[in-house]
Amino acid sequence: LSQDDLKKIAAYKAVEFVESGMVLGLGTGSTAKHAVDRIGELLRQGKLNNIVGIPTSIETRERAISLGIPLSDLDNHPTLDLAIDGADEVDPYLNLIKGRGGSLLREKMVEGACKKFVVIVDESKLVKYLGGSGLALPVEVVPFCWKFTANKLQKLFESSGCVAKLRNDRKGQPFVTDNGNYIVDLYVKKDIGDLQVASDAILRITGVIEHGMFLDMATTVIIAGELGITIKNK
Ligand code: DER
Repeated sequence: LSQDDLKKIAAYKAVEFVESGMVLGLGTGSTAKHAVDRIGELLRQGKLNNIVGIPTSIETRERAISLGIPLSDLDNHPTLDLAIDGADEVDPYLNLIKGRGGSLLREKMVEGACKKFVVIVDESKLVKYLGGSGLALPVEVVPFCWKFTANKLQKLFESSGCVAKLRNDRKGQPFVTDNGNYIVDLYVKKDIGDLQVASDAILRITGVIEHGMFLDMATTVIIAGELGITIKNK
């Protein structure tokens, strides 16, 4: 099975939690895409109806529109029934790193408004501790004096060998989020310690909008692996 096959298996399993009449948070990324596609298919087949989708990115909004999924927003639906989204890393306590697709702010707003947040991953996303995959912890920052903010972030985790890098797009220009902000990626060499302490410290830096650690937010994680599906509940 390819990694994308596993993503699709996890996504389809998550959509089994969807009931007609639900208000759904629609995630962003290559795994969530399969869930959005599946919801569109079940709506078309009449197996699901009366669904309202709240997209977590412009990309997902456009995909949902093309699939005929009715959409709304948090202003009109401040509480959602269920969100389905991928993750970049999942630790043993179901804490997540998200945001390598750059949608972390809208994802965290939408997924923070849900009664249930179902995370869908292939087994490669499982880590012993956040930051453990050697991939980045994304932080959304205002473009104004981003270097000033990046240096403060780097200093915060210097004991973990942190390097802060501005995320660029394919053209080598600063990546700009759906909200018009920049992303600074934090690369750490070892465990950053207490995650809540780290989260609070990051958010205290003026110029930081939000970060990609989703702590104590997932209610269920569906993991698709070569040997089958594992479902972990909070
Ligand atoms: O960027 C994001 O937050 C995505 O949801 C990411 O966490 C998972 O993306 P993937 O499903 O393409 O690996």
